[in-house]
Parts: sequence; C-alpha cells; structure tokens
Amino acid sequence: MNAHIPSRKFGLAVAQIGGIDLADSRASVVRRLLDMLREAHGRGAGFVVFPELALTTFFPRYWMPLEDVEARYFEKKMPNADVQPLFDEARRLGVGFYLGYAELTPEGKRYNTSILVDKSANIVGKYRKIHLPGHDDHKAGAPFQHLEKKYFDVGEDTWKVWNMDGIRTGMCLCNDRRWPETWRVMGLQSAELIVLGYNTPAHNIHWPEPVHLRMQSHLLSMQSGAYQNCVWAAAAGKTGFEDGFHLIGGSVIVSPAGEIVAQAATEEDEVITATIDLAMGENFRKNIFDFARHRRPEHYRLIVDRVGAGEAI
Ligand code: CDT
Repeated sequence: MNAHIPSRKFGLAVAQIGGIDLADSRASVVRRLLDMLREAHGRGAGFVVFPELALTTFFPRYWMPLEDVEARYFEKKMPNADVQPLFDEARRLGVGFYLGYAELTPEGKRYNTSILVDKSANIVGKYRKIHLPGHDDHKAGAPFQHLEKKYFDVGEDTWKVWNMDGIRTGMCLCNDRRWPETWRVMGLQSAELIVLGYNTPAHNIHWPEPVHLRMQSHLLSMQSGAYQNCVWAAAAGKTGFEDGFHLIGGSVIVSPAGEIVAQAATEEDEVITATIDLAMGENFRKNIFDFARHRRPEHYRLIVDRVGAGEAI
C-alpha cells in the first residue's frame, strides 16, 4: 500500500470561442477573451485555456498569397498592442493562460504556436506545432482548404513540460492530440496537466467522414491521452461557424482516469471549469502506470525507427 498522497486542488478553466469571422478585428476578439478570463476568475479558476489560432479566423481554410497571409494573420511580437490587455488583466487577476496564435519570427519562419503564461503574466513556455495536418496544394474541388502544410513550418522543439505556478504543465496543438507519441513524450516528463487548443472542421475534406465521428475521435483522443499518461487534460475549441464554415465544439476537461469532468454544451463563447486534484494523477502514476517499473522500451524500437506503416517484422 502506497502512502497517502495529499490533495493539491486547483481551479482550471477552458474558454471556448464560438467562431471568428474574417472581418473581426483582433481587438474585438481580445474583448471576448477578456470577458471569459474574468468569468473564469469569478468561478475560481487560476488558469484558462484558450483555443488554437485564437486571435483570428481559421485562415488555413483559404488559399491566399503568402505575403497577404503573413501580413494579415501572423503576430510579429507577443504580447503586442492588441493582446496586451489580456496580459494586463491576467496579471491583475492573478490568472495564467494558454493561448494559440500564428507566429512570424524575425527570420521569416511561420509557426502555429501556443504560449503558457503564468499568473504574473510572464510567458513561461512556448510550443510550435509539430503535427501539421492538411496539404500544401490547392484542392480545387474541396469546399474549403486545410493549408497548415503550406502556411506553417514544423516546430523544431519537442513537447516540453514547464513549471507553471507549481504545476508541471505541457502543451500541444489540435492535431497533436490524435498522436499517442505527443502525450507520451510529456508523460515521460511527469506532466501533471496537458493543455491544448483546436480548430476541428465538422466536415473532413479528404473523405466523407460522418460528422459524429469527428466529435468521437476528438473525445477519444483526449480521454485516452489523459488516462494512459496519468495527466489532467484540457482542450479549448474554436467552434460553431466562421463565415459559414462549421467547426466542432466539445471543449473538455478530462481527469487522469480518462473521465470527462466538464464539457461545453454550446458552440458559442463558453467557459467551463473544474476543480482538479493533481494528486489524482500522482495516484495513477504510482499505482497503475508506474512507467519505471512496467515500461519495456526495448520492445518499442519500431516506434522511433519506422515512420510509416510497413511490412510485418
Ligand atoms: N487544426 C487542426 O489541426 N485540425 C485538424 C483537422 C484535421 S482534418 C485535416 C484536427 O486534427 O482536428
């Protein structure tokens, strides 16, 4: 019998955004984020998860000249004048946050990025998306494009875990959640909390996937990733309609048991909260998935040696 692990409770919020149209200004979006930050704080949260590419519409759905895309949708500095009010209010309230945005570096690299901001409004972590879905060519017959492979470079750094106000916190972005490797790299760093934002179109342009399966695979990925890695997991979606293009909702907070403890009920701006006990992950880490005792990496070689599915060994 292991010694009792004392409770470590924390108020966590996810702030789902109900769609951003092309014509919406950054300032108007930041006002919506501010409203939700204040609501989350009022409901006892110490940290808020915002979506992927949270400051603009999901622009990879449009085929456009790169210069236009860089000029209109990428942030050259973070924080910048538009986003500064969010940092100021976070500092005033003592609430940290995760925010996704498109980053243009001084060297001209373009990343799908997220940052981890602590309760003093310091950026303590940055992640650049690794699994970029979609394509880089123009799909003439498709109802919309998914041009992440055209507009973004692949992030060079692996998934890391940061000390965010005393909580070992990791980040990823959208499509990353579907890959077990993403979660495991952070699980092996003893992450306690993994946060992510997403933009998942309700319709798959590559094949006629039934719409309900889009939600199912999102929830399945969140629940299995959390359970198999003994972490709390929180996902914030950009949802509803953006200029008529539908994105799934289903923003969630999931426990290390794989149980959904809070889930958005709408496809609009919506804050969900939960009081999470970080001791729960510790219990799973000690009593079920004690990696050091049970993992057999000598049998996992194929996972790093082989990229695509191939012949039986
Ligand atoms: N933003 C993002 O990564 N969306 C993908 C859509 C995949 S379909 C090309 C996702 O995994 O939800």
